[in-house]
Amino acid sequence: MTTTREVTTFCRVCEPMCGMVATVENGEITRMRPDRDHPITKGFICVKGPAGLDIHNDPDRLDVPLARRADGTFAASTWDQTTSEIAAKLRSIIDRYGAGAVAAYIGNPSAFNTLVAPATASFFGQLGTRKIFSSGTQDCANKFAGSEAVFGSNTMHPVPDIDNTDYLLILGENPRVSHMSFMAIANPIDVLKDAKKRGATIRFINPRVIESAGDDVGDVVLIKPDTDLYLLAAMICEIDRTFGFDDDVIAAHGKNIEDLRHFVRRYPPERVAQITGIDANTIRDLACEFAAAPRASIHMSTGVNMGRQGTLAYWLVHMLSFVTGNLDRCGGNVLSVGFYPSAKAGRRNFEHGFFDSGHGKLRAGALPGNLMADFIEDAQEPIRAMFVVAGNPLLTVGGEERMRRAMEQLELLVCVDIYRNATGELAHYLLPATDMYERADINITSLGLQHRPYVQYTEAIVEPKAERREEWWIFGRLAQAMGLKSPLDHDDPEASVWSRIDHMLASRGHSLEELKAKPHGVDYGPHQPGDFYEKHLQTDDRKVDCCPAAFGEALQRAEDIFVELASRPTDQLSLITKRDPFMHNSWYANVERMKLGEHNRNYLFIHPDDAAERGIADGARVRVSNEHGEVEIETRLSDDLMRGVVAMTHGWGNSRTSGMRTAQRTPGVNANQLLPVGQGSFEPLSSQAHMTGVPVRVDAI
Ligand SMILES: Nc1nc2c(c(=O)[nH]1)N[C@H]1C(S)=C(S)[C@@H](COP(=O)(O)OP(=O)(O)OC[C@H]3O[C@@H](n4cnc5c(=O)[nH]c(N)nc54)[C@H](O)[C@@H]3O)O[C@H]1N2
Ligand SMILES: Nc1nc2c(c(=O)[nH]1)N[C@H]1C(S)=C(S)[C@@H](COP(=O)(O)OP(=O)(O)OC[C@H]3O[C@@H](n4cnc5c(=O)[nH]c(N)nc54)[C@H](O)[C@@H]3O)O[C@H]1N2
Ligand code: SF4
Ligand SMILES: [Mo]
Repeated sequence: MTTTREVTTFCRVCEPMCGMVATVENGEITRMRPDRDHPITKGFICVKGPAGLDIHNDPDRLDVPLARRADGTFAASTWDQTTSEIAAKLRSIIDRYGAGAVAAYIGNPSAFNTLVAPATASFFGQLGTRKIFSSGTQDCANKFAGSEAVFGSNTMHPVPDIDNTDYLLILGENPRVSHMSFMAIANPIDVLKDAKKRGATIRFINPRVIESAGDDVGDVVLIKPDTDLYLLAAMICEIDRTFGFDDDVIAAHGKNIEDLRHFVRRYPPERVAQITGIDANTIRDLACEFAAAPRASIHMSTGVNMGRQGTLAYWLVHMLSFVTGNLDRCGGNVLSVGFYPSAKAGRRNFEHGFFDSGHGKLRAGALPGNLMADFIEDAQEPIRAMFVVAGNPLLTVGGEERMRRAMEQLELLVCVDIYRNATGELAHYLLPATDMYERADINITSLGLQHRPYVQYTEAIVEPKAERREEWWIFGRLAQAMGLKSPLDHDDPEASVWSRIDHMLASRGHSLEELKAKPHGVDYGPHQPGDFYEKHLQTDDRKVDCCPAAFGEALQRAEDIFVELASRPTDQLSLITKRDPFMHNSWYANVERMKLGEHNRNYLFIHPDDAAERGIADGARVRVSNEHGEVEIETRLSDDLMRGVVAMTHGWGNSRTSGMRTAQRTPGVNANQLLPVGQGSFEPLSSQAHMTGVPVRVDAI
């Protein structure tokens, strides 16, 4: 007899965390469908949602711990055996070299996996390891730094109040494909369309006419990559000159406003027109539209984060909102308050958040992924043991060959993943993690970033297959083997690992037990702006810092970069990223039905006129090169690109990934071989890697 049940759950691949319903027959998931009764995500999902089931059932999944043999092949092992071997090697490394020889890289999916952060913090904290890298320095480290500098908290990111705004400016984001970041919203395009229908104006600032744009949403103002800072400065400069700032708001809640004025006055519209590629009148119009709208809002995402000055750009995003009186106002940018006071949790004094690393002054917290190879091969204190958790730095950080060489030096590389990915090919041990259907979660990732705040819990839909284990269990087991404190020593390990979350939930009167009984969670209703300055702002003096003193050197660097950009040859090509719906960074590479037809590889997208000038036809193979590396790849002519801009999808390059057979058969090319790494390749204020607007040449082969 078949037993069938349905489990209400949510996807944990990206920030919207779309509601889904699983059908479970005889203990196996047979179907994943959108949850049409979900009060907030309302039945929206993207193609990756249900394809999670392909990943759950993929025969290439890591199902048992694997250990690398002398001949380079991997042999199946047991948890007892592997954890005791890893512990012995780790102990020996720490005995010989100290805890400074141990490091970790924590990848993006760990953010969607509630218990990973506490588990790794406890394990590496007890080991005394302070070298923690994270994928955050590939996508958003500048946002943490920017908000910390301006608002005194790295977890304060006021979101655009799309439902009530009259004007929305979106920089460096492609909602239709990527479903937004630092803004959890299922089906953003429909929400944008509704705003448009209501009469709101939406403008995208982007080097590409993106899939999100259109008459029913909004149009694109094309911008040269890596120049948004100057556009934002020119807009603020122009607003100051014409409409004026909101002096009452500034007097009540701001400081250092004259320093902001001093900076933006260096970049009037006429001066930045050439380097941004936007003529001065258009810049003035943008400024005027923003200032004149009764309620204006703004959002910036990875296209700007990945430039060289993401922290400064984010500062000016906050400033545009603040000086026009749109911060904390209905229809402006508002703090999204969820189940826990996240603003307070991220409180830190920006100026004090730096330390001397031996590789220069760095921001405390996640170390720059772009220095990982340098840290591994450090002359004084090399890294000997590295843990990679839910990440694939070999493909997702710049400079694959440099990273490969460094990783090959390691005495111990342990990867905790659901696949033997490209990085995993170099590992000494591969530890099989559960996937999202095999573990409980709450939607903590989007805390403080939600279009509509709510909290939801999901149980594990099914028991883990084979020997897959949750990360907290894996690190708990390793901790035991090392003689450290472990949640597995508790009478009720589950309860002990969830207790911190229960405690957080209690701050708004909830408990896990309550959420377990409410499969759609708790909806907090629309945003309630109005108490941002009094209740949430975290600076010591409760003022918005309009020009943080610690920016000093960065403001000078802004001028140096301006001069460098202005001196580039007019026919210089620069590389940006083009995400597509069928990849998720480097994962989903092994999902066969997403690699069909022309989706079996990535391409170099190039404007037809740029191609013609170089004698390149559609579909031709070309060499893309610069001082950092070179790749050979097939072209696609694409007139949605701005002249002078070429684009690739990242996350490809699996020709050596034998553990993922579909991925290896459809390997594509690793775009990140063309990105800078090492010193000078990241923003000093934030450690955010420089990944967009990188100069390249393209030659016919
Ligand atoms: N050129 C260029 N490079 C980029 C970007 C870009 O736009 N352009 N984007 C960047 C961005 S936005 C990011 S976030 C980074 C991502 O960088 P990474 O986090 O290093 O890479 P991912 O591809 O997300 O790797 C995720 C790995 O986690 C595994 N995984 C999935 N679910 C789980 C789980 O539940 N547990 C465990 N243990 N493992 C799991 C997957 O199998 C995969 O191997 O890459 C960045 N790299
Ligand atoms: N299908 C799919 N969805 C994803 C992901 C994925 O890999 N695939 N990744 C997920 C992750 S981890 C993240 S962080 C989010 C990211 O979500 P988004 O930030 O929306 O990422 P993208 O879609 O890459 O959009 C970035 C946009 O910036 C533009 N751009 C590039 N350089 C510049 C520049 O210098 N200035 C400006 N103004 N624009 C620029 C690009 O053309 C692109 O349209 O997406 C998530 N969702
Ligand atoms: S948009 Fe993101 S969260 Fe929603 S179904 Fe797609 S991958 Fe999952
Ligand atoms: Mo990301």
